[in-house]
Amino acid sequence: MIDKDVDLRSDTVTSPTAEMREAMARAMVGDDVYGEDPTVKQLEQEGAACVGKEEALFLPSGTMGNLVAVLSHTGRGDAVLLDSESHIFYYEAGGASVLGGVQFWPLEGLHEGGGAVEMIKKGVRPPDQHFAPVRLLCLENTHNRLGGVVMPPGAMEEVCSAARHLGLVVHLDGARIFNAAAALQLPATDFTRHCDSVMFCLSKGLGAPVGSLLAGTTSFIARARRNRKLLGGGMRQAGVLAAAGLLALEHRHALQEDHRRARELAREIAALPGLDVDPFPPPTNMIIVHTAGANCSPGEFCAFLAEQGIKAIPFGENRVRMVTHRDISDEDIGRAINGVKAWSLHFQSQGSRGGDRP
Ligand code: TLP
Repeated sequence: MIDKDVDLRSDTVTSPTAEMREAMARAMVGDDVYGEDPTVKQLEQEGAACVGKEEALFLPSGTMGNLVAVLSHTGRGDAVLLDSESHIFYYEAGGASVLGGVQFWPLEGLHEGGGAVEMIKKGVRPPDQHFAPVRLLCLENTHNRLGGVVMPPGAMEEVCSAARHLGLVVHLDGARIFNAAAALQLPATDFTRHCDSVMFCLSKGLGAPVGSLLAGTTSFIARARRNRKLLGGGMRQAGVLAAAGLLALEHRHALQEDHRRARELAREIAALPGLDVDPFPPPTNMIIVHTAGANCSPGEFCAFLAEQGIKAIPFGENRVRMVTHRDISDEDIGRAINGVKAWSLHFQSQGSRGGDRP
């Protein structure tokens, strides 16, 4: 029998568990646009409670959740401050600019090094006819492109209170907020209480096939519900999806296992010549492998691993990302370690050829 690939490209690749599939089949449903789906309502209530907000809204994706949040906090012509490496700015197709007419104002290094408050103060320029008024600050925790790093609650509080002082509202892209909570062994509410809204994903490490929740005050969620409809995201008998989401929420307490596996794999990779892992140890479930020292492109590295049945993803210049998740077992980590070691042996035997490359 051929083993299934060990898929470390993302924590989005999980398949629904047998328990989820059963719950989906049994789910009580109704038309959620009429507010009549009891399973969606239950998920929204439980989800809001998990992040300490009044209400929550079920959406098909994290991208739509962030977009709805930005549309619901801003008007056309407003500016939004956010990290230049944030998912909303980097990966979401400029949705809020295209559909909401907002100007993104990216701040370089917002999530690094503690200079965030100063950056935000500079970003909010004085009222002037030349400037788009800044209304919103978006944060991301854990931070994807930085390698799953956690912004601790103290830093969030400092940044959020500075933003509030300047008249901004704060949205948190908390796609992986429960990874942050698991890493520091704190309740998620410690991270979310200073933010006006938070989006989190059920379909990443938590393992649901589809879905995200956007949470905030009752009046914010009323605006968000309308914007979700505007975008075509009002779903009908969505209880079949929410049923899996409810089970996914329970899994938030088990994420430390993914983090332990990420550390284990990272330790082995970092010990190999030519490869670096940064941040090290990985703070949550993401491992960023730097291949520059090996004179091997991320694409070549991933192609070699793919031949060993290990899937990883090129992640920018000289970087490869590997992500642990619900469908990755200890045995899979062992296979990934063997795959990387095989690459190392191969690389060493090809060392002189590698050195010849431009
Ligand atoms: N991230 C995906 C890719 O889009 C890069 C991944 O594989 O990591 N916020 C953050 C921080 C995310 O990492 C993602 C997905 C989203 C939002 C969007 O969620 P979806 O994929 O549900 O639209």
